[in-house]
Parts: sequence; C-alpha cells; structure tokens
Amino acid sequence: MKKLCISLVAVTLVFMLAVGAFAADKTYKMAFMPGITDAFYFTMEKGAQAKAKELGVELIVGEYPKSWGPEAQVPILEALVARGDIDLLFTAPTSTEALIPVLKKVHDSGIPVITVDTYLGDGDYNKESNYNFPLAYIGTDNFAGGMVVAEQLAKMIGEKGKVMVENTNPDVSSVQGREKGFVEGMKKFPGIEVVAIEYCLDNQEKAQAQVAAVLQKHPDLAGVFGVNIFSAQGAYRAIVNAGLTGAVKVATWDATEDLINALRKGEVDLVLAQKPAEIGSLAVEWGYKFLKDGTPIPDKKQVPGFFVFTKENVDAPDSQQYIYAK
Ligand code: T6T
Repeated sequence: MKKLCISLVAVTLVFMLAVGAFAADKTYKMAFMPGITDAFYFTMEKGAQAKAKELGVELIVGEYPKSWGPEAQVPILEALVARGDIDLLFTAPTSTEALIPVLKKVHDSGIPVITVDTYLGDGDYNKESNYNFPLAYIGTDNFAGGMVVAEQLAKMIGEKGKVMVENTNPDVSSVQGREKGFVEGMKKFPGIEVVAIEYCLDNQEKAQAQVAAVLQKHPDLAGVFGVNIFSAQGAYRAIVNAGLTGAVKVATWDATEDLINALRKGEVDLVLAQKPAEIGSLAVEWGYKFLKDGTPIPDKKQVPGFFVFTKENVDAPDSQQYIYAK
C-alpha cells in the first residue's frame, strides 16, 4: 500500500512537472495590426517587439495600411488571423463602429482581442454592449490631452481670438477625443472662438489645403490645433506658406522628427507626444499574462500618460525619449 502511494505521488509529480514545463515552454504568438503607415505605429511596434523579446513571445505584425480606414485595414487584419496560429490580437480599430463585427468575429473564433490607441463604441468595455468583448483598451487619454492643448494654446494667443481644429476622421475615438477635449477646454475662455473643424482623412496635402482655405476666410486666425501626424504636419506647412509663422500659433499632436524640428525652428509652438512604445509594450505584457494564466487587465483599461514638448524643453536630454521612431 505504502509502495503504491509513493508511486502515485511520483507519477503525479512527473505529470505536474511535465505540464509545468510545457506551459513554460509555450511560445505565444501575438499579432499586431496597426492603423496606418506612420511613425506613431512604428514606435508602438518597437515597444511591443522589445517586450515580446523579453517574454519570449513571437510578435507577428500585419502589413501597415497605406491609408486610414476599414477598407484598407480589414483585409489585412482578416488575412493575419486567417493564418490560424495566432493566440491573441492587438489592434487599433480604424472606426468605432465598422470594426465591431470584424473584431467580434475574431474574438468568437477564440482569439482574444485588445484594442490599442483607438477603441470600439465609447470604449467602456465594462458595461453591457455589442462591443464589450475586448480584454481592454490600452492607449492615451485623448480628451485629457485635448484639454491640455486648449489651455496652452489659449495662453499663447492671450486668451482671445479665433482658432481652428484640423482633424482627420469623425468616427475614430482617438482624434475625436482630442477634438472634444480641445473644444471643451476652450469653453473656459470666452474670448476664444473655434471657427472651423476640418477633416483631412489622414491626408497631409488635404490638411494643408484646408488650413489655407480657413486662413482665406479668417485672415485674423490666431491659432491652429493639428490633431495627429498628418493633420498637424499639413497645418503647420499652411501657416509657414502663408508667411504667418509666429503670428498664428500652432499646437500639434504626435512627436515626429518633422514636428519636433518645426518646433525647434519656431514653426510649431507645442507638440504633444503620446507614449506609443509604452502602449505596445503594455499590450504584449498584459496579453501574455492573460494567455498564461487568465489574469484580467484591471478595469479593462491601461492609460499611459503623455508629454508636452515646448521650445523650452525640446532640447533637454530627458525629453528626447519621447520623440517617435522613424
Ligand atoms: O495620432 C496617432 C494615433 O493616435 C491616431 O489614432 C491616428 O493617428 C496617429 O497614428 C498619427 O498619425
């Protein structure tokens, strides 16, 4: 009897060790599907790759879409999951509504989904809805950032005058959050009027033309807020071309080399940098914890902060880490 017990214990131990070793050895495959070809997502991929290397995760990155929107993103995303070997997907949905059925299908096929940078619906994955299936949203608090930009731009223009928003898309959570935060923030300044909100659909040339057109209509424009890489890079070029550098204050979002150099030259007055590398790193880290032992992501949300570049801090050694990768 004693012998039998010892044998049973031994067999159980061997089995547990084998299962443990198997679990430890499993190389998870995570897929990252970016929103568009730009420095923000390149930087996110870099952060994700670094964390994947650290954790022994294999990261498979979908082809970068050439333009923004479901038409460009969905076929690539579907091909990515059709590989059949993906354990988890993290992606930036290019529309709050159009990506719901697409990602729900991925989720229902057994692949957990995390949304990074942008979210589905109103982003509240805790309440009852048809879009509450992602494990979490990991990204910037865009509304809070928009408020900060409004406050700073208001100060730059002496709290009075006309301002405009150069935006990209009306159905994308990130840029909508920035616009809403900015408009809300400007309500504190009765002397300031938001005279135009334009949508360039992530086309820099279009953004430049739209800002030039608003300048024609409002030659006394005092400030512009460019809400992402394409809108901001187009916006500041329109101001430079009009010979209004310094006269029209330019607040921008996303720390590309281009925008940081423009800030150094005085063609841009503020650059809000998100933390895309941290977003990518957190997606891999939490995805890994979930796959390994089912650890849920607290509050279904992870929100890294942001950093505001100004003329004063742009060359400080500590600031350089926030400039996006090329
Ligand atoms: O601003 C980022 C990202 O946060 C946004 O959702 C889309 O535009 C960028 O990728 C910059 O081009």
